Amino acid sequence: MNDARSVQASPANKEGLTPAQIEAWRKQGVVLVSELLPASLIESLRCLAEREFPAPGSEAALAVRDFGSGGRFVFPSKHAEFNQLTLHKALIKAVAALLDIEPMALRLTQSDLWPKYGHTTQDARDNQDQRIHMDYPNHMLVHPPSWHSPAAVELIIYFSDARDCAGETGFISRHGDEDPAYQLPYRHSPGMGEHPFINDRLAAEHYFREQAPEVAAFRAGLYEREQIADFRPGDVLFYRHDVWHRGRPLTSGSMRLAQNLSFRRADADWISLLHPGWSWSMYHPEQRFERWLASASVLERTVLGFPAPGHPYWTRETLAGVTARYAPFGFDPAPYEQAI
Ligand SMILES: O=C(O)CCC(=O)C(=O)O
Ligand SMILES: [Fe+2]
Repeated sequence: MNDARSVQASPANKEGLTPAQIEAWRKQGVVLVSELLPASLIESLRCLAEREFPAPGSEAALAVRDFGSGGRFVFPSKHAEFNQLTLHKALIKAVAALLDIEPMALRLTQSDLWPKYGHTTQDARDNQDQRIHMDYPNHMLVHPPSWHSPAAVELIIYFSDARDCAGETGFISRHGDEDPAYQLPYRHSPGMGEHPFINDRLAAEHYFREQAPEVAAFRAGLYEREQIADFRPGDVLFYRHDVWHRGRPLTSGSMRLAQNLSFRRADADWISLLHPGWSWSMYHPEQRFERWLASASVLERTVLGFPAPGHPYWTRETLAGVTARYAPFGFDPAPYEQAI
């Protein structure tokens, strides 16, 4: 897109995020990164997702108006590629670097790959042309902590090309501690405090003009500052639950595929799991998730909340129990045994 507000990705390097990318996320709250994840994995997932979701322009696509895959493409998935990308080492390493913590101290709280369609009609619940918002109200039981002590990283992996479908995510970079857009508490948005949840931009801004003109004026200033993420397949937008952003309209008749993920610090248990999670997948007759868990790496397991080696949970007795449960699927107790 040839727009002054448009932001292109900068490439990661062999070690992962560059110091400049880490600094941009910490200061401004947003960074768009390319070349972090294997292109072949992105491409296979794009093909799988195209098969899973309604084709753009179809009758079924017309009914899709909101966020998410409706459980069709959430972690853990029947698609090994999806699980692999969700817990890809490069991704986990990058998130840990942003928060300046060890990868083992992260916990996954969301991984959902979903389609968005370019529609010609729109109503108040529609996510096509979203109001500017922050994501914390549905991820957090509380209000975000101080900017300089972030508890989580949110990210979007794009599988499509903005030149084909538009739908660039819009965001407002934070400019220092005095930035009027980022003074705590954050309450000038639908779904915060007494303001009802409205997804659509026109409907939301109409509500504020009628009910709270000072909030409408504040929000008009946010839209004026909006930058847009001109993504290519494989680009990753790292942002936060306390960053102003929104989904923007797609080209009519097109589809955008993107995956939203969130990782929190292990000690921030006031950040919730955003989808059915692991429990329901452990109610599955094929024991697919148990099989996956048995062969996962220690880091992958830990990021899901499985106790790390050395965790007080581990005793001879608990290790024997866990081994009894997972050994039939190939679980190796050695890393946990050594730390008892
Ligand atoms: O669609 C996008 O680019 C962003 C979506 C979003 O922010 C949301 O659904 O909360
Ligand atoms: Fe959002």
